[in-house]
Amino acid sequence: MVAYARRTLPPTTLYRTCPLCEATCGIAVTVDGGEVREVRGDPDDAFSQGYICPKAHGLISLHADPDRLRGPVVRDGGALRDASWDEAYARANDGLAAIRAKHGDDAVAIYLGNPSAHSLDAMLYGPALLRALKTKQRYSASSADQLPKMLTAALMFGGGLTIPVPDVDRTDRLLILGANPLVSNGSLMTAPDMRRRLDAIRARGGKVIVLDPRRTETADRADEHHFLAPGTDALALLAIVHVLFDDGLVKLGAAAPYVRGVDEVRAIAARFTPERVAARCGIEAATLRRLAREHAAAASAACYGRIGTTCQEFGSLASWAVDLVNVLTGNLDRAGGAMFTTPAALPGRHRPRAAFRPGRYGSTVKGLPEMFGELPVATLADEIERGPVRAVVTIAGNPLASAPNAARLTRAFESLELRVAVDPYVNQTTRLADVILPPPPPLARACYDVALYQLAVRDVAKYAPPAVECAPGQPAEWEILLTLAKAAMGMAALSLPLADNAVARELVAREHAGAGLAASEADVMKAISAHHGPARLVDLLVRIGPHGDRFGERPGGLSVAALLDQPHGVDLGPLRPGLPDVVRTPDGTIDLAPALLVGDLPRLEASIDRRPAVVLIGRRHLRSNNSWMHNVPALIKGPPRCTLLVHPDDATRLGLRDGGAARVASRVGAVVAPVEVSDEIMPGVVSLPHGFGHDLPGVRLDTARGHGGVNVNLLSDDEAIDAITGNAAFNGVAVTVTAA
Ligand SMILES: Nc1nc2c(c(=O)[nH]1)N[C@H]1C(S)=C(S)[C@@H](COP(=O)(O)OP(=O)(O)OC[C@H]3O[C@@H](n4cnc5c(=O)[nH]c(N)nc54)[C@H](O)[C@@H]3O)O[C@H]1N2
Ligand SMILES: Nc1nc2c(c(=O)[nH]1)N[C@H]1C(S)=C(S)[C@@H](COP(=O)(O)OP(=O)(O)OC[C@H]3O[C@@H](n4cnc5c(=O)[nH]c(N)nc54)[C@H](O)[C@@H]3O)O[C@H]1N2
Ligand code: SF4
Ligand SMILES: [Mo]
Repeated sequence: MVAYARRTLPPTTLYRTCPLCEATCGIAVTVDGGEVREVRGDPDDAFSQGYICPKAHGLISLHADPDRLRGPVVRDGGALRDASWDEAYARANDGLAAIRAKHGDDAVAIYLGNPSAHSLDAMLYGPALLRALKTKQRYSASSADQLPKMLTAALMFGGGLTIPVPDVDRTDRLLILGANPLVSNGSLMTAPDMRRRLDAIRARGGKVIVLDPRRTETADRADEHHFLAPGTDALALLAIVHVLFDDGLVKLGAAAPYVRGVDEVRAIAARFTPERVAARCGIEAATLRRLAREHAAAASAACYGRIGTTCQEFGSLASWAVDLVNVLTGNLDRAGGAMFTTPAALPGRHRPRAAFRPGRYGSTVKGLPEMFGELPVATLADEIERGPVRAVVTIAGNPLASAPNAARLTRAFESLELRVAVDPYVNQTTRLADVILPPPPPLARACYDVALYQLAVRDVAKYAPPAVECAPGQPAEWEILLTLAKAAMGMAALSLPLADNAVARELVAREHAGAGLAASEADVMKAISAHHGPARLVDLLVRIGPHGDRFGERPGGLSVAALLDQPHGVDLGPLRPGLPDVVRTPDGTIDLAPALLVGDLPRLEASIDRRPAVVLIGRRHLRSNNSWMHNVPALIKGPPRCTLLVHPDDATRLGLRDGGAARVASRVGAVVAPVEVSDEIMPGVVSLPHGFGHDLPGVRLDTARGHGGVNVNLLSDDEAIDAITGNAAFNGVAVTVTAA
């Protein structure tokens, strides 16, 4: 194996980016003799200025974790045993080839999990594997997360990641729905140290308002918090839009020349009076009216929604309504409003304008529409049980913990002919694998946050090579993905460097087209080939971008070489107006009333009279990270975290007591969890965090297994989806709760 990683001499402090969440905090990593000694916040980081959260220290434990796989394992009879890389690759590649030969390309499904969005290797080399497998059965954590927001961004602004970001550092008013950035550290809003940024809004005389069924850590530091019933964001926001029209407060500001559909929205909003939706939302009509007026009156204001607005049955309508408020109060594309980013690296930047066409094909069982080349993970079990799927490849994903109706999906996985995982742990999903190919730990890979910088509240760029070398024999993750990809193309014998050249040439061809460079494709390929692997691809993307050197046209512009001279990253300034160029719809206009969304309004209207008894929502904890950081002792210690939050009135009514146990049952399953009685949760709502339930046969997460907890996705229903996108509706699950 070629040692591509960079050798370091002891003891050295290196500057890297924490890969654990979307905040992209700068870390100073002290490495001594190849060992990671210390991780601190980097006070000189251009973006985070020293801020980190407790999870960053977990990087040391992840690195040293004895449960982390140091080499591949394969299934032998009932058990997993160690194997050489050659044997493991052969098992994976031969197995996949046999299944594709016998049943066709769509017999292999692939699922990309959340960490793949934080890994430069997976971001840049995952697509090669996807293309090589030629399967329509592509899934990712997107459809358990932000797919509705991607859809509305594509329909309105012409790109799935053309998502307006709240300009938190300049806004006078931030209206937050279904997000808890003090704990999650922000999502679809890359912004290290959200506590400081939110406090700063208030310090400069602005306001922070939170609508959430739970009085969250963020709500506790806000000016106002209102309980909002799960699944009613679209209703509340359309009522706010109603008031904007009713009171003559609508203004379009910078977006005015490009916006169409205002009259349609006016007609739609006419039906959603605050008085009509108030009881369902759990907010007084007068409060909704006041929130609308104050939002319109603010010098600048941003409306921001996250998991609570996307992972629910009206995810697309709620995501749309968030941007309606931004556009109709004149806050789109203005400082302090909701703005677009100008990222230094943006794959596909120069692609031609094109209409967004979801549903180019459908899932085979339920006919759910493809979006962005993927099918919703909520239907993966259907496609295994009754559709074409015979094998699943998971990359950086734990769907048997994170996808809805986990028990059914587990049974479906058990029935597969082959399960291949690229993953460092034996967890709920990979314990069933036939082959696990472990990547090196995060500090052994290069970092540049290609995806997250597209959503950052300032334009920033930072590239860093791996902090430590891969262990002998351990391939980099991009090499693992490329090895699988070339085998899937029938070119297993091709050397990795040649396969890597092919990946680079393909990306050069795609990015060069339309970029208007003086340099030819061949010149570009030659220039970037001072590097190889991910660094070469980052060099291309950065140099060809708006801050780049454009291969000599713009002296002093960015390149990987220039970024290596700036180990703390480069601040490229506050968000800047992007209209009209940023909008990539065919005619350059922003359609405020896309037919696909309007068509879902009758379903929303029908929900107004619903009065659910008890519904379940999720929550996150600062020291957790979805399902995979519970094995770090320092992060999991303390009182049990996987508790059922219940309002005191409900506890009395249901006969539950604090510290007792409750049985929670839904259409698809039941779990027993410890009860935590608190008035921080809205009456009629209970909450359980996700990512727990590690104690299963075969799981190799010693620490995590010892901390119990149940898998909340034994309760979430795979039939409960956002009707337009098929995104999982983890929030608002109808449950019955009894004392256990
Ligand atoms: N510490 C930590 N940080 C993380 C993660 C983690 O697991 N732990 N996960 C990362 C990931 S993958 C993501 S996507 C982000 C998510 O980032 P956030 O969305 O900020 O995270 P959550 O804490 O899940 O916040 C969702 C909020 O929605 C509320 N809610 C539930 N249902 C509804 C509803 O119907 N309407 C409204 N208005 N609110 C509702 C919940 O009470 C909760 O407060 O966090 C990332 N960061
Ligand atoms: N009930 C409920 N369910 C939810 C949510 C919720 O709020 N409530 N949130 C949803 C959201 S927002 C998300 S994003 C999903 C997350 O869903 P997933 O992405 O499926 O799950 P994670 O828990 O993030 O698991 C990540 C996996 O990647 C592995 N891993 C970690 N680092 C690397 C790496 O560098 N390379 C590779 N190859 N593997 C790595 C870990 O060992 C683990 O197996 O969960 C969703 N599920
Ligand atoms: S906030 Fe996120 S990126 Fe920053 S240190 Fe914590 S886990 Fe890492
Ligand atoms: Mo997520």
